[in-house]
Amino acid sequence: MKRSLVLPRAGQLLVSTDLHGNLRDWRALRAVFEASPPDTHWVVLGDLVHGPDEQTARLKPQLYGFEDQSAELIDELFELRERCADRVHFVLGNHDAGHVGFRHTAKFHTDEVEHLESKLTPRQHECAQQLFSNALLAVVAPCGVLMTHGSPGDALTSLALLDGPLPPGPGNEERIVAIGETLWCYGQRGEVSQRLLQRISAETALDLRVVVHGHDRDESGWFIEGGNQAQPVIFGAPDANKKYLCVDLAKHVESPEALEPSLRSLH
Ligand SMILES: [Mn+2]
Repeated sequence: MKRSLVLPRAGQLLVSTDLHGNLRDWRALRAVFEASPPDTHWVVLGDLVHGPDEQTARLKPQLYGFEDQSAELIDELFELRERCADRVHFVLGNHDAGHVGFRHTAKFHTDEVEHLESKLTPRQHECAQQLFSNALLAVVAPCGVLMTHGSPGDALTSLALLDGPLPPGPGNEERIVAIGETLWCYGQRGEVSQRLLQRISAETALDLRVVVHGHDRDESGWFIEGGNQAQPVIFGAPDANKKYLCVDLAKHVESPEALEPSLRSLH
C-alpha cells in the first residue's frame, strides 16, 4: 500500500496539524475547506484523537479547556473522506497510530488508546480502523513542501520505505525506524532535514525546501526550526493564536519564512 502522495502543481493547499479531539477547531477547519475553491486539497497532519483529561483542562483552560470529542471527529473525518477522498488527505499521527497496532500513548491517560476505544461504538471503531490503517505517512507538494506528522531524519532514506502494511512487521528494521521517525520525531537539526529534503527531492524529481509537520506545540501558533522545518499550531495554542496554512500550489516555496504570508488564523 502506498503511504505517500504527490499533490498537483496548481490549486490551493490547506494544511492543519494536531486536533486532539477538539471538535470546534475541526469544524472551523472543515468550514474553511467547504468554502474553498474546488481545486483545494486539505492535508490533515495527524493526531486527530486523544484530548485533554479533566484535570489538565481545568489547570490550563486557555490551552486545554475543551471536551475530548475524539469519537465525533472520527465520525466527521470519515464522512468527509467518503465525500472528498481525492482532496482530503489524512496523515497518521503517533496518537492515531496506537489504534492500529503501534505503541500506545499516555499523554492524558495511562493508556489513551484503551481510554478512547472503551467509548467508541462498534461503527466508530470500524471507521477509526479504516481511517488509520489506510492513512498516509507523507504528502509532497511540488511547490516545495514535504508534509509529515513528526519531523523525520536520516532513517527516512526514501518515501518508498513508508509503503506497505502498518505497523511494519518484524524483520524490516529499516522500515520500522523510518516510520518511527516520521511519527514520533520532533524538530531535527537543520543539516539533517536538509539531507532529507535533498533525498526526497531527488526521488520525486522536485525541489523540496521545507518540512511542514505537526506533533509539537507552540503557544504563538507558528514556529520555524533549523531553517527548513515549520509548524502551524492548533493544539496547545490559545484560540487567538491557532493557525493553519493556505498555500498556493503553483508558487514555489523557498524557505519556511516564505510560508508566513500563507498563515491563517483559525478563529
Ligand atoms: Mn504527535
